[in-house]
Amino acid sequence: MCPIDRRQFLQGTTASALLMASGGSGLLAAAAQGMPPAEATPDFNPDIELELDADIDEISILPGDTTRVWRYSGRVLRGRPQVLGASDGSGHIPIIRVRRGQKIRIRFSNRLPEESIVHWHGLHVPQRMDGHPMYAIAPGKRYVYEFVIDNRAGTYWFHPHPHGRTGHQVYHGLTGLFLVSDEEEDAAGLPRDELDLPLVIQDRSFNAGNQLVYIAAGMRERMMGFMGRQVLVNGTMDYQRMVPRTAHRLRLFNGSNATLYRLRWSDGKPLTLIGTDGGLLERPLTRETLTLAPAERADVWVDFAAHAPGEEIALEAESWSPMLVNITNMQDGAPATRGARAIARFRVGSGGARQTRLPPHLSTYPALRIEDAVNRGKPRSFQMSMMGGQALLNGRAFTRMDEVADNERVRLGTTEVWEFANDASFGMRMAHPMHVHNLQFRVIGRRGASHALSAGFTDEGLKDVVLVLPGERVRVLMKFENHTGIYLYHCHIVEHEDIGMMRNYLVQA
Ligand SMILES: [Cu+2]
Repeated sequence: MCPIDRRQFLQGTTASALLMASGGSGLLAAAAQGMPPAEATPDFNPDIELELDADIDEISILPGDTTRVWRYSGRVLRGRPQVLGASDGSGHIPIIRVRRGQKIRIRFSNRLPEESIVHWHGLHVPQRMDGHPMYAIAPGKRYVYEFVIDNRAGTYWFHPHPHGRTGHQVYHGLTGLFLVSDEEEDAAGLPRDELDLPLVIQDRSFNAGNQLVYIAAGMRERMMGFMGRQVLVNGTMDYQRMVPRTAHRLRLFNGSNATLYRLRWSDGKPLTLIGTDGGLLERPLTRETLTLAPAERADVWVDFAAHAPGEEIALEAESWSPMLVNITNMQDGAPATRGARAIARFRVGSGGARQTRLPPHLSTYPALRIEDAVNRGKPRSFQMSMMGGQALLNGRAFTRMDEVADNERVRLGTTEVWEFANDASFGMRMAHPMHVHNLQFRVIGRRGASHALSAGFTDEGLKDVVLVLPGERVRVLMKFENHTGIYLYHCHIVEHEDIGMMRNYLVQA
């Protein structure tokens, strides 16, 4: 597929401006007229203001030589310094911590040698703030984001979204967490501060000089999705942490490009799931294993008070390819036991156990009722396919920045059922984690396939990514609220997204 050049981009945005002239956003018109939003709006009075740069850096990941990475870093211009932190481990994954209802301004600077733009994954924001590739900015340019944080408490994240280059940029290190808290979460009484641990799971391959190795050029590799030879947690090869003998909240996030993980505790105890992509569940659930597809998050409660001082307990992972092959034994690292490998080890401290209680009630979901769906009996259907070097949705690739098919227009304020169909009777049979921008949906049904990974699915709660196995059809329920404009839906195997398995949908007034 041809990359989209600047001329096509400008043609596209002009067409968008015409398309949306009747009641739509005038922002595209601004883009078409060559006015990137590089300046802050004077009457937007933010609670939090940050500078965020995408830049090239050298960090220490493996023993010996440093590794050249692309990374986000930033500074707090307004707000508490704690708004911007970093993961433990290598410390190169930034974490933005905000409250629901706050107004935030982020001055993004592109210091990379190529175009980029930031997408706030899972956040409900106006079109111009969503990081659509039509807004990608050139090296040296700036893009100012301003929005109100309108999401419930949860583990969201951010990453680049320039068309055709997302895989490359994410892989080289451009990922950050965006954690939202709110009063409902406060009331749940969950572990916080140093007992609230984000764990970013990513796989990477390194050459003999400790440099990252990614896809050379081959289309076949993009079709397969890139899987690294080593699994990192928070940017480190051998993640270990001393933990006090009390309850912890682990925010597990699959930040890999293509690999699916099946997670379990080394001592065989079940995982206690308390949240998914869009925040806390209503009540805790237990699972023997958890399946996390790329971009999915799972909040897990664990009580280390149940362990003796000095005991070690590990989070173990099996790595699965999108073709549903277990690749754990093809990856490097300590020997796998029972098919899984320890990716994060917790050494329980020597102090006395601190009593804590797993809250029986965690949150209340926003109302989203199947009875309200305008297409309840006839879902909007999206067929995934992989053939001829392209990854397609309903036979279409992402070829123009503003293209919207008839089946991709929805009405503001309506509730709909969408069905992601992975029938794959021809072409390559692969699992696809489908992501919808601008909203959180509910998973309301699956049929057609079952696999060892199915038992660990995290379909509960509010979701923005759902894994669809080959042969499977998954139905989701969603409401288009507050914002009109063009948003994306796509496979979150980022190589698939880059080769076309991404489309626009248009929310019309
Ligand atoms: Cu895919």
